[in-house]
Amino acid sequence: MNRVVGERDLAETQFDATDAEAVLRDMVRARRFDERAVALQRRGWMSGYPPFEGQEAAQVGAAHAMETDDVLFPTYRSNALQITRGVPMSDILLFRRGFPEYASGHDERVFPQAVPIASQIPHAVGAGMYAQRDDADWASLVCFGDGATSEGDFHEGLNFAGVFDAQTVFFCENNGWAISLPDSRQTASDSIAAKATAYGFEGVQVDGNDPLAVWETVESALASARDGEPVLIEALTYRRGAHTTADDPSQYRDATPDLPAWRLADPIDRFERWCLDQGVIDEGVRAEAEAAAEEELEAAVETAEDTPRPDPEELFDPVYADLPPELRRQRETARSFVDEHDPYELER
Ligand SMILES: Cc1ncc(C[n+]2csc(CCOP(=O)(O)OP(=O)(O)O)c2C)c(N)n1
Ligand SMILES: [Mg+2]
Repeated sequence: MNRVVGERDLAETQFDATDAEAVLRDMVRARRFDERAVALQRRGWMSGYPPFEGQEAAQVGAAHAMETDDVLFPTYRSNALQITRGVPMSDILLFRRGFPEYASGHDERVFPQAVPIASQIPHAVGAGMYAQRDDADWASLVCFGDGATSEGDFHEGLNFAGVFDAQTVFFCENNGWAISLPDSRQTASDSIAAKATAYGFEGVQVDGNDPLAVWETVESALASARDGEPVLIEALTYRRGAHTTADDPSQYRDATPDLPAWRLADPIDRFERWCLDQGVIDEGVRAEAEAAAEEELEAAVETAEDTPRPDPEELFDPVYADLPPELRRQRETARSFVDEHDPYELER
């Protein structure tokens, strides 16, 4: 098992100043998206939202490592990865606002976000097995959290990947928590990365708050996967905020958890400081990136608001060909409610 990659000088990496600045700007852009999404949810503009604050380096680094043809299997918390990959911000807002057709990024080869924990892992392995059988030059990258590694789907997925040489990278963002359960209680293994050994392939731990280390690690894992050698990556990071907008972490965690400073550090502050030290950026780049993100967000919110809301009755369409009696009753109730009220009235 490889170890966490520590901080180095830019010259010791495979990257140049342009790469580093692009990563910093994307991290700032992602943070602004996250902050706005939380604010929109608080206003009742959209339903519950799972913030990724603290995980920007892991997700932006991974997005930069992916080639155009690689396929992404995200979770509810992978929004930074998706927008960095090119999914429009407005699509994510629309999906969160209840438009199912915005769940996937067809153009960006992004599958819908999985909410049932670990269920996306066998799907990604299926795609990776397909790529292997088709001799394709792409890999699937599947995101999941530390909590997902206790699910059967995780173990079944990794087992199939090892046996069938699936062209798949398993990208675990270990953010220290599965809702209220700390990662110290999640497993008795030395690490999550160590679990790969049991399935016959490589496991790598990386400093998930160092975006260039993540980029490098994911890029090399994707190259192995395209050659039929899956890799499990454990990106060590930290969930700085709540599990979702419905959660209050002060109920279950201390203000200062017992973790190393590099893991708790704000990845954007840390990387900005490093970029300044390395002479990669001038002061002011962050403020400029924030202003650009604000402008992009304004347009994304406008696009979402200008998209006509679906008829609430559509909720009943996709599940049954013939609705069971109880659901038929509910549909009639919904219809008479909509006839009498504007269902979206409260938003205005
Ligand atoms: C199969 C299943 N069981 C339980 C849940 C409830 N649940 C939602 S998030 C979560 C914790 C997941 O933690 P982790 O995998 O570490 O991901 P994170 O939320 O930290 O990104 C649980 C148990 C669920 N969504 N799906
Ligand atoms: Mg977690």
